[in-house]
Amino acid sequence: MYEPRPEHKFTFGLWTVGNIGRDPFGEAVRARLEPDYVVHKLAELGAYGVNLHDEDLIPRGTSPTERAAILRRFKKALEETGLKVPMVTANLFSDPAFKDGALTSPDPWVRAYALKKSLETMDLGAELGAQIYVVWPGREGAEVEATGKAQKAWGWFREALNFMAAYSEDQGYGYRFALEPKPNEPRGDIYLPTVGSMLALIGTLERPHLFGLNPEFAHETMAGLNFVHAVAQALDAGKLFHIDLNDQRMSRFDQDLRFGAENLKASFFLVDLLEHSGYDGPRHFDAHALRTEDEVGVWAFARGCMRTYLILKEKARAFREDPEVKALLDEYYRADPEPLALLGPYSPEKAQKLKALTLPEVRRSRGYALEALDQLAVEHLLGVRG
Ligand code: GCO
Ligand code: MN
Ligand code: MN
Repeated sequence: MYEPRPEHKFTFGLWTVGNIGRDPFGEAVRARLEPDYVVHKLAELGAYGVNLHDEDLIPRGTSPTERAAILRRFKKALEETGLKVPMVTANLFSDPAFKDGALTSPDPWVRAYALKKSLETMDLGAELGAQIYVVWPGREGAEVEATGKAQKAWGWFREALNFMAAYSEDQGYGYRFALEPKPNEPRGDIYLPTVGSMLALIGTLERPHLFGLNPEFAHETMAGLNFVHAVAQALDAGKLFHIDLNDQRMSRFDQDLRFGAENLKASFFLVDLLEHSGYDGPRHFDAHALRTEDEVGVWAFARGCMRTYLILKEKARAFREDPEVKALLDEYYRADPEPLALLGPYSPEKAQKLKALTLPEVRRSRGYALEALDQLAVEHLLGVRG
């Protein structure tokens, strides 16, 4: 019943299941997995697609002949399995050149190189059929304010995004650009730290319709923000282009935990929101197995992400169909026609009537029954209802 299938649109990055378990204190604990091997394993597990950074597939310094050979092998694996590559992204964080930013480096050589790398990644993605281009400005930030860069960075970032969108149009690639906010790590502070700040930036771009969000569970959670609300706002703006699912404890380093490993209730309401929102893009897991794991643990991790999603989806369906939940929600949203007639678009008559309004005292003393409603959610999650 909870078996992942391609129609569920689950995707993983080559860098996620391929994560070799390095951390700031310890070296790699797992061997690198070949991209074509990852494709076969993900297909076996029932995933829909695999996403990649340019360098996950084509390491820096690869010769054109080698590049062609790698691509041939990778495409063959995609053909054999039917796995898709819905999203690509440029690695703008590993190269030492990017230590003070890539698209917002103070050095125009570095900015130009970061842009060149982005255009080449768009070319690569187009060859693989990708339609979504993620921009994660992980190095676009600072530890030092003395440079005054915080005032200039927006302009450079905007310039680069405008250039990339124009290039995509010029080439007929048809990309939709998904911007991924994160508050910190690897920089002390990253510019554009939240879904809200990315949404505000999009309105200042030349082709705002081509830009949306790639929000990540861990990123809003690190900052102590509510990820469900962030996704709801992106949906409201018509800007949920992609999503990075994982888990995270608040105020910690970037943990990239298996989906549902930590915040089950928030994950439940996230799946509830996504599944009822009409979002039909990939459900991408940007997470990795714990450093304690060998390769067996990696595939257990990947399968776990997808199964938890499907279990929560089923629980969300049962919760929404529970007659007690429905009755509580009917009452919660009950709307008397009298005040409703005073709301909505402005008119001078409505303004007059509003000023004459007296709030019935019962509106102050009413209860909203949220304790009962929340307990029903908990009981569904604990498996004693539905
Ligand atoms: C992180 C980010 C990255 C990006 C990826 C795609 O915290 O490291 O989430 O994993 O999602 O680079 O742009
Ligand atoms: Mn992340
Ligand atoms: Mn991410």
